[in-house]
Amino acid sequence: MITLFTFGPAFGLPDPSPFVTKADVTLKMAGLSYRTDTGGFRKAPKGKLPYIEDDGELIADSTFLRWHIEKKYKIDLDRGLSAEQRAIAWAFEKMMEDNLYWALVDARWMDDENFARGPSHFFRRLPAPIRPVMVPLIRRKVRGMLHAHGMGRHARADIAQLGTRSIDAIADYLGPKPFFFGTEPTGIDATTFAFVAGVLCPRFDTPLRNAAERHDNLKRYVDRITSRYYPDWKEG
Ligand SMILES: N[C@@H](CCC(=O)N[C@@H](CS)C(=O)NCC(=O)O)C(=O)O
Repeated sequence: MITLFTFGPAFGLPDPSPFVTKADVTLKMAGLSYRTDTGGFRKAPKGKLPYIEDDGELIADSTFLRWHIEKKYKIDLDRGLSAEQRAIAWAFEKMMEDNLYWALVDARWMDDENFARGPSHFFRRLPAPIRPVMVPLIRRKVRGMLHAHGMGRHARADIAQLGTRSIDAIADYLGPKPFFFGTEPTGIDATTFAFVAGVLCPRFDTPLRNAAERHDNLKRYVDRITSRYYPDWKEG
């Protein structure tokens, strides 16, 4: 049995991390049975979630875990796609993961109101006396990660502009299609769903959300994938 290590549902999303949501949908798409465990962060091989344990083997990172299951269980989540479509999928995926992600982190973690509505809740279980010390420390660490990536060096408005460009590109490529490449979901839909749902999350008031809300096809896309992979999902 595969175990997927997650943060657990939050903010009305399957997981606050788009990478964990991507991994979750990837496993659902693959039709594999698995369980989730929210207690694995401390033992994460790369210090991040998601990772899986499969027959005693640990595989960290949403891309490597996809490749692992495709190889081990002989599944091709891009079945039927041309080499050109696979290349497009890879480019969009990495645009979301390595660029849009950091605009999302900035919006959730660096804006005081969004931080209070969202990430601050992660620390509710910390003992009250150390919370005022730990929370700013962790937030400073995230600021450092944003700076190291480069996104954090831009002005707020410029970050919003970069994120909006990615959201518009996703919406324009999706167009009227039900899924990224047509009538059936493929691997890239796990990533696209995770990021678009994260961006549209009503808990946060962000320029990225405003950008995504201008595209009806993105809202319908999230609803379509939610009802397919999370049929019992209830907002909350
Ligand atoms: N490349 C990784 C990225 C995973 C990632 O960034 N996970 C974040 C949550 S969104 C995390 O666990 N961060 C914890 C930390 O950096 O301390 C993947 O695709 O799985």
